[in-house]
Amino acid sequence: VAPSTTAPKSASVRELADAAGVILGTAMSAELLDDPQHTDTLIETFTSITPENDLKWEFIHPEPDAWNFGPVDRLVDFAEEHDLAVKGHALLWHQTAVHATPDWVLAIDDPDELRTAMREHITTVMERYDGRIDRWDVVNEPLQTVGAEVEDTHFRKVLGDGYLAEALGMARQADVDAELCINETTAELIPAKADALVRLAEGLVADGAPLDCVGIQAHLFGGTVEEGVIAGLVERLAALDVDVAITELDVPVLPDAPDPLEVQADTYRTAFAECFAAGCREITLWGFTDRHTWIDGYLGPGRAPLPFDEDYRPKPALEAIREELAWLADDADGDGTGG
Ligand code: 9MR
Repeated sequence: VAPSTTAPKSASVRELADAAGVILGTAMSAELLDDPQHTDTLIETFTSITPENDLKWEFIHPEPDAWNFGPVDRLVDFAEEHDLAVKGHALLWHQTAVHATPDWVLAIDDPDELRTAMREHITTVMERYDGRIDRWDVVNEPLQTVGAEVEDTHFRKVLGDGYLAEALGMARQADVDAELCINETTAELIPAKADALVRLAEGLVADGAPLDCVGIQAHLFGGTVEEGVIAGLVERLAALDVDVAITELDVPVLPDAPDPLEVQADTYRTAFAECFAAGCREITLWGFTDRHTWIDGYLGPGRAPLPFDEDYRPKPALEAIREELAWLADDADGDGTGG
C-alpha cells in the first residue's frame, strides 16, 4: 500500500505509522487478550503483534507429541480481526540461562534425529500459521549474550555452525512466502558484537542461506543509546540487502537521574529517527505498558521502560514516537525533507 502523503492532525499513532508506511509492533501474551483496556490501547496504537512467549518451542511444543496451539491461535485470530500483522517469535532459541527449548530436544545428541525434530517443529508451526504470520525469527540470539562469538547452543554442538543455514532452509521449505529472520540482542550495546552480527549475516547471505531480515532487539538497558550507533548498525546490515528492524525496543529509566521520563523520550526519539532514516521498515516494542514488562523481573520494579504508564496513560515517550511517525508520514516521499 502506498503511504498517503498527509496524515490528519488528530491521527492516532497507528494511523501515523500506516501513513508513514512502516510497521509499529508490540509484543503481547495471549492471557492479556482478556483485558479490554490492554487490547483497546493496543488496537489504537499498533499495526503488528509479536507473541512474547506463546510461540517459543517450550510453550507450543513441550513434549514430542504435545502441541499447545491455543494461545497463538487466539493471538492470530485477534490480529486478523483487528487487521494487525503478526511476527512469529521464535522457532529456535537455545540459551542455557533461558528455558526456551524443552529438555526433550536438548537430550537429542544424534544429528539426524535432531534435524528430524527441528524440521518437524518448524514445518508444523509454520504450516499451521501459513499466510497469517508473515515473518519469523527462525533463530533467536545465535550469538553469545555478552560476547562476540557464535553461541555454542545445543543445535550448534550437534550440527555445527551450519545449523543456522539448515534451520533457515527448513523454514523456506515450510513457507516460501514468509520473511525469514535472525534476531539478536545487545548488538547495539557491544561494538564487537555488532561486528559479529554483521559478519554472521554476511556469511549466511554469501552462502546462499534464505535470510531475508535481521532484527536488532534494542533492550536499551542503559537508558540511552549513543548517537549514531543504531544508524550505523542498521546501515551495515541493510547493505547486505536484508530487511532490518528493531524488534524488542524498551528503555528502562534511570530512576535517580534528573528528568528520567524526558531522557527516556529522547532515547525513543533517537531510536526511531535513526532506525527509519537508515532504512528500517519496522519497529516493535517489547510490550507497551509499564504494567506488563519483563524488565520488572529482570532489573527489578520501577524501571518503567515503556511508553504507557501502569494505568495505560501515555508518557512523554509516546509523544516522541508520535512526533517521529508524523514527521515520517509527512516525508512519505522519502526525500528526507519532511515534505
Ligand atoms: O519477555 C519475555 C519473558 O516474559 C520470558 O520470561 C523470557 C524467557 O522466555 O523471554 C522474554 O523475551 C525475550 C525474547 O523472547 C528474546 N529476547 C530477549 C527478551 C527478554 O528477555
